[in-house]
Amino acid sequence: MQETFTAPAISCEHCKTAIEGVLRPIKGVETADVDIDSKRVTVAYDPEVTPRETLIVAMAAEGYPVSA
Ligand SMILES: [Cu+2]
Repeated sequence: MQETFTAPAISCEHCKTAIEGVLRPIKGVETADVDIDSKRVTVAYDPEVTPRETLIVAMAAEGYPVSA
């Protein structure tokens, strides 16, 4: 499935690289792409392998909490 999260802390290319670098290696994640301008993270993943919560926790741990 594909899901889009908004992380207000995203501000630059470094943020994009950091978040994509954290999400892409997670088992079950197919693609992860950050759009800096909209502060959105679009993730394609298999929720049966990796629950949504795991993605959110991983982003928060990296310093990018997702807004509700
Ligand atoms: Cu940044």
